[in-house]
This record gives sequence, structure tokens and C-alpha cells, in this order.
Amino acid sequence: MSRHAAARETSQLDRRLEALNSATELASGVLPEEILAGVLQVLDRASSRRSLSGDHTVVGFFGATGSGKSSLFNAVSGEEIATAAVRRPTTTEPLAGIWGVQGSDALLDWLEVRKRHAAAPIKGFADDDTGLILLDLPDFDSTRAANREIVQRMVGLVDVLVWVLDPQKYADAAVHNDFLAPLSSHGAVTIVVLNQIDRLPEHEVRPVLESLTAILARDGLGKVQVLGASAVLGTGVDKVRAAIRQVAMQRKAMSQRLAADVTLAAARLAEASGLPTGGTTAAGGGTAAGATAAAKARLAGELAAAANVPLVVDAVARSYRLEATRRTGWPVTRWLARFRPDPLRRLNLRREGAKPELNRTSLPPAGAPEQARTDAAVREFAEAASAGAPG
Ligand SMILES: Nc1nc2c(ncn2[C@@H]2O[C@H](COP(=O)(O)OP(=O)(O)O)[C@@H](O)[C@H]2O)c(=O)[nH]1
Ligand SMILES: [Mg+2]
Repeated sequence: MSRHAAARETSQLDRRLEALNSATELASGVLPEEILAGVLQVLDRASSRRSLSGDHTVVGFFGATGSGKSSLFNAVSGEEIATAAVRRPTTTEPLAGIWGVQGSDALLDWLEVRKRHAAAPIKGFADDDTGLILLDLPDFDSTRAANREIVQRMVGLVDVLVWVLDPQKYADAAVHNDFLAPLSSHGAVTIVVLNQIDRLPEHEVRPVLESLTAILARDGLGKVQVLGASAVLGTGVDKVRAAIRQVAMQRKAMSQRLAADVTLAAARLAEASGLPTGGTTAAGGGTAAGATAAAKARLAGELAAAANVPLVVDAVARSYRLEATRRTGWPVTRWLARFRPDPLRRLNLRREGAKPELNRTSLPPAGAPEQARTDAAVREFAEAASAGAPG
């Protein structure tokens, strides 16, 4: 991605965060507290993450107990950084493998990752300026609540989510219902790995990958990358590495993740406020019908009537006819016309040398009916013009 495109993406994220902030302010006191708290958390996280290193991409390995997160973390890193466990206890604390150590401390402090390992450069994958941070994480289905909490928090913080599944448990409801489907808006920063493919008979690898792809499509992650791998044999590990490398090198995962958070938060706000979600009307995207020519004409007509314009028009017409008769008519009618009062003069609208600021017209003043008629006309116009716009 060019520097230019990256800047554009950043300013677009700026605008969306600002809009989400305004929406939250408008909704304060109107929508339920817990919805607003969730959105504020998104805004808060976004500003924290953006104030920290934008040159680092944080990639977390998530999955069920024994799926092979630690083993895959090691295989991708090319080092035995993490302890993969044949027996329990397993990973209880996040562990970071870092390429490009400079400037990642504050970011890791914010992530609350204490165990940090400066990893050796891997040719063609990551060297000192890749700015890549891999995180080995506890199991999302851990029996320890503290571990599950860490995972929940990390799911909300990392830039890229790598889900490590295995052939036994890849279809388990827990991972799909609790994590993948709710984060379907995060497809651009999600990679799914089916690990332990060495445990499957070769002819079953493809059907299982296809079945997993189909389940992910139902989660709303139809476009996500699905890779088969064996952390133990090393099969497919290059592809996992390449996928991670590509995301890190583009330097836009952070913005994409935060953008996905904004999308999700905006959808929740829209849902809570009873607006249709999805499609163009979600998140304030509705288009007002606008002021049609017919509505404008109706409004003008009503305002004119309330301001006595027809009365004046009528008086002008009659005055003109009278004047014409006086000047050009048959002498008898011309003579009679002299005794007819000028309708305009009667309205006090035709006094020679009249000063408008001193002389009031004799038009009837606007009373309650005219006021009501004006109000109704303006209301009707506003309603017609804003039809279809979100609340
Ligand atoms: N056959 C096979 N075993 C694996 C694979 N990956 C991990 N394992 C084994 O599965 C067990 C759990 O692995 P670990 O990496 O600790 O899983 P974690 O709990 O997800 O971190 C260990 O005994 C690993 O050796 C794999 O790709 N194939
Ligand atoms: Mg582990």
C-alpha cells in the first residue's frame, strides 16, 4: 500500500471515529447505558492503540485447548520460544515474539504482555524492521477464568486474529458462536488455520477444509483465508507465515481492525436506536427524500396565503382595471370610475410619497388562523423533505 493510500485510510478512520463519537454524544441519555459504554470502550481503545506504535502489527494466536497454538507459534517463529505442552498446565500468560524491538515497549505494556522475546530474524519473513509482534495466548476454553478473561481482552486488542483450529473441534459451537460470528465484521484481519492436518487421512484434508470454509461463511466470514497446516511436521507453515507477513508488511491491519470495531459499534448503536441495520440505511446512512418542486410550491402557496398575497394581487388587478377605465374607457364609465375608490389605496398600499417604515398597510394582521396555517405548512414541508432519513 502506498503512503498516500495509508494516509487516506487513516483520515477516513479519523472521520468515522469522530462520527461515532458525535453519535454517542447524541445518544447519551437516550440509549441504554451498557450500549453506550460499549461504544465508548471502542473509542477509548482506538485512541489508545493509535497513540502507540503504528509501525508494529500485533498478531494473536487464538484457539481451544490443545489445538496447537503454542506449537504453531514456534513453527512460525522458527524457534522454540513457547512451551508446547503434551501435558497440562498449558499457556497461562501471553507471550510475545518480537521482530523489530524498537518502540514496542509501550504497546506491549498497554497489552499487558510481560513475557517478551526478541526473536531472531527469519529470512523472507520477518527482520528487525518488519514491526511484527506474535502473541501466544491461553486457551479460550480454559478451565481457569483468568485465562478466559485474558483471551477476551486480547480478542478486543490485537490487530490480527489467527484462529488455530484442529480437525476434532473445528466445528465446535463455542468458537463459532462466541467468537467468529460476533466478529464477522473483522474478516479483513482474521486468518483461520486448520492445524494438525497430519492427523487426518490425506483424502480427508480437502473435504474438512471445505467444510470449515462453509461454516465460516455461515459465521459471516466467507472471504477469510483458511489454511491447512501441521505445526509438528511443518506442513503448510510457510503459507501461514506468508499470510501473516503480508498483513504485517501492508501496515494497515491496525486501521482495518479499528475500522471493523467502528462498524460493529455503529451497528449496535443503530440497532439500539431502532434504525434498520445493514444496507445503506445503517449508521445514519439514510437519504432524505429532499425538497421536491411540488412541496416547495405548496409551501410557497400556503405562506403567500398567510401573508395576504392573494388579497393584494386581487387589489392590484382591480386597481389596474380601474385605472385603465379612467384613462381609456367610454367617457360615461370613465366619469363614473372617478367615484370608485382605488382598491390599493384602500389597503393603504398606494399612497404617494409613503414611507414604508412610517406608514402601515391596512392589510389584516396575521391572526391565530394564519399563524396555525403557516406552522402547519412549514411542518408538512419539513416532514416531506426529511422522509426516509434516519432519526
Ligand atoms: N499431530 C500433531 N500434533 C500437534 C500439532 N500441533 C500441536 N500438536 C500437539 O498437540 C499438543 C498441544 O499443543 P500446544 O501447542 O500446546 O497446544 P495449545 O494448547 O493450543 O497451545 C501437543 O502435544 C503438541 O505436540 C500438529 O500439527 N500435529
Ligand atoms: Mg499453548
